Amino acid sequence: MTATPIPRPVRTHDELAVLIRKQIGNRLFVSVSNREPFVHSRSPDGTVQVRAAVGGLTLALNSVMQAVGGIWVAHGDGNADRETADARGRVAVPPDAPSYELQRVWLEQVEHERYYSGFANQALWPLCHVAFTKPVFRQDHWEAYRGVNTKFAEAVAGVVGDREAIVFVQDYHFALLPTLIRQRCPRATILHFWHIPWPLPDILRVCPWSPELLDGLLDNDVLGFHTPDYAERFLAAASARPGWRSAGQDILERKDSRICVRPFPISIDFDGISAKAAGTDCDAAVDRLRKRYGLAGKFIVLGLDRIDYTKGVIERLQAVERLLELHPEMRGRLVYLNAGAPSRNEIPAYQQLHRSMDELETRINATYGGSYGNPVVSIKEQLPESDVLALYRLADVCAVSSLEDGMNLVAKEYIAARNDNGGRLLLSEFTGAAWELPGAETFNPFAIDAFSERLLAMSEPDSGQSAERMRKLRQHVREHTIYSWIGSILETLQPSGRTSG
Ligand code: GDG
Repeated sequence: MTATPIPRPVRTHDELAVLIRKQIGNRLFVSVSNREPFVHSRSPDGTVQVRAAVGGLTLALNSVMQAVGGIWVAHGDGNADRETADARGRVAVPPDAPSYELQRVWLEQVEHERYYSGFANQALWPLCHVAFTKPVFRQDHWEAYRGVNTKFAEAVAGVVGDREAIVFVQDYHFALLPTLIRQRCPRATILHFWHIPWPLPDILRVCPWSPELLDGLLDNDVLGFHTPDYAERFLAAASARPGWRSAGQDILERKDSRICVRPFPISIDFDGISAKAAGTDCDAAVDRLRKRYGLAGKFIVLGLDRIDYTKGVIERLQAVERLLELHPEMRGRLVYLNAGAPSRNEIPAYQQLHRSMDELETRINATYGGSYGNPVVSIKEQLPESDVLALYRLADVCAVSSLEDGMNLVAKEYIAARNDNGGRLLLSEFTGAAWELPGAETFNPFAIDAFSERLLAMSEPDSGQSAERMRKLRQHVREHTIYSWIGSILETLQPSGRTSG
């Protein structure tokens, strides 16, 4: 145990490092996720390149791994991953200063399609989000999901064996993994975070394998969700499984097993994002984007997400169309920046979404465009981080219109990027962020007319209320970071490796 006092809550990278030393000690720390933190690929010129995955979660987990020197188990999907790993599939990372190992798991293409695009993203994803997209339940997808979970369990067992270890599992790709690890690694403490909502009971029932999903997840020591609602829904469904009973607000017990199910709202690296948004790269991107899209003097509404039917991308376009229809004075004044990173393009529901977006966008621009330019500007590509931050700085309104969303990090990134206390966040009430962020301006994205009226109202300056609101939002996100998130999950561990539920 260290004598250094741990600040509560942990807020920064350095404070997390202190907590990690106390909570993990000498035990082996194993991270499990579908995506790997470093991907090797061969370029057309024949050289091998390594690319670090982007995103706050990978960054924060990477810093935990660097501090404890553990092993990260993930799917190796780079086309030079095999040749850069050893015979066991391991490679030391980060490449420039190796401090931990990446254990790659090899999946056949058909296996990956059925487990990832199939069960994870066509069954579990729509099942867990109220977006009225029907889940697809196929026996071959389910079997591949079970098979891949078993492969990952074997990979974890290969690195852990019967050692005392802490295994931290990410997401809905691995609902069956806890049981499979438990059977192979008797001294592992398993922590699992579910990054998407947990469905209401009547919806969960439509999944033919919901008992198996519940039983798999019940073998965790700690299971985290973004909000109390999701945790409570899980506890209600799980406490009905044979042998389990409630033993406190967030604890379930059965014979020798005990699980703690709690909300741990995820967040971002506030200081890092805020500093980058104030940097010269971002200044240059602001100027470039303003010129390229003719944004000077316009009222700019931003929608930025992975292109996904849960994010309310169609509803956002419909609200913009309604606004331009009912308020001619907004034509030529409003620019809606529709920035979306394509994802899951192999799935029919996503292909249909792209077609619907294109159709709507073409209609809006044909009807309401003019010599002053088009009202909808679409940027459908994975942008560099400096451009994402520049768009946040340029946007008068950031509209987060998710039909349901576990947390939504775009909302928090927008807040962190607004060092000027400017801009307004219009936040769907069906996001974890709406539950967490104090005083945020929330709305119902299903109500298109009211949505467009909210946008209209936000086009008028106010007398300082929005800057004051933004200041408070910034205060909250500054205090509750991605490091606090990991810290609070690790704080459930007792020094022995048992959890402190
Ligand atoms: C899941 C849950 C939960 C978007 N476009 C670009 C780009 N992005 C980045 C954003 C943000 C991230 O993608 C999206 O994060 P979200 O949280 O909004 O959404 P999901 O991907 O659905 O994540 C969600 C999250 O897990 C964490 O637990 O909050 O509820 O659904 O960071 O900035 N990044 C770049 N270019 C783009 O064009 N570089």
